[in-house]
Amino acid sequence: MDLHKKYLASLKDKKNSFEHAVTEYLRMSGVYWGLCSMYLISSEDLLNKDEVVQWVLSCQHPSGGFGGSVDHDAHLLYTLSAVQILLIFDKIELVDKEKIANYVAGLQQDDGSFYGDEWGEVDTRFSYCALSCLSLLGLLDKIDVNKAVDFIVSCMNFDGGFGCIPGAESHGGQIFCCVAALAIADSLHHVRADDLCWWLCERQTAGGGLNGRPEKLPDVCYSWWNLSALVILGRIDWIDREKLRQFILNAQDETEGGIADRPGDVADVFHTFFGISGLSLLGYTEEDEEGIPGLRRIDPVYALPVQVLERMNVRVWRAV
Ligand code: GRG
Repeated sequence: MDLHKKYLASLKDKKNSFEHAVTEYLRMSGVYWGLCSMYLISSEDLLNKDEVVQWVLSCQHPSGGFGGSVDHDAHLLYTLSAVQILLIFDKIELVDKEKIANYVAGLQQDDGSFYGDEWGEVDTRFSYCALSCLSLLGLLDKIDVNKAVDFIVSCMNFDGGFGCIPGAESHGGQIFCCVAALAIADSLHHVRADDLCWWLCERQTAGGGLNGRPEKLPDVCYSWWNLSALVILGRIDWIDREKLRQFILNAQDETEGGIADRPGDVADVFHTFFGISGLSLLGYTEEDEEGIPGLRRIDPVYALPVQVLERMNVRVWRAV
């Protein structure tokens, strides 16, 4: 835990690195991954709250949407991350919620799908971002939820999984988006849970890690994408939890902290967040015998700490 804290703290000092420069376009999500990781290990004070909040506000456009960095175009992906950061810091009252919600609602199309931004790409990731964002703002009634559900259901495949658009291959990442969005819309009855969870548990590889689709390499991030869907659908025990835990732990950097996509690779903040979140979903939330505190709990639908949702009186997910 201390090493991960050290790793996450060190990210702030890498502003002149190559990695920092080439990830500028997704900085808003990067800050959410880092801050949420810190929160789960009870170290959110590693970030300067006022500084980060001011930076988030400076990424908002007159349209209400947020860009990935200052002067970057607004996009649903970064609008959700911005809302999540403000909620974790308990600073959502600093923004005009209606304005954000109008931006999100303006991206819904006649078939219920969502554009990610003004340029018109459609993807079930954006359906999730829209539903999650509006639900967290308490403004889900701004969109046609029934149509949003219809579009997501039209992306369901013969194997029970979901893809990014109708007819596209099932993928662990899109499955999280679709199952969590349906949970927010109270529409999980559309999911063929046994078929889908069978497909999901078949994603566990011999080394314990999960992959995102057949024949692909395991990756720590699917310990979030796939596992959250299994948790939402109440079937986490369909995989070997101990082997998955070991896979995530083996992907840790034992000297510098942080978690990589798989054992032996270089750690990054994306995999650190999804590794820690996966361990939290697996239930490593209790103090151990040496008195080391466990991880804080994360909600499988909103990908936010349970404590943050409880503070906001948002319904926290309980397995069906
Ligand atoms: C708030 C947690 C949260 C998410 C917001 C951005 C988003 C909504 C969801 C992304 C879902 C997604 C598609 C995740 C997959 C990311 C990933 C590792 C893609 C890699 O795809 P490939 O084809 O990798 O390169 P594989 O593993 O298939 O080889």
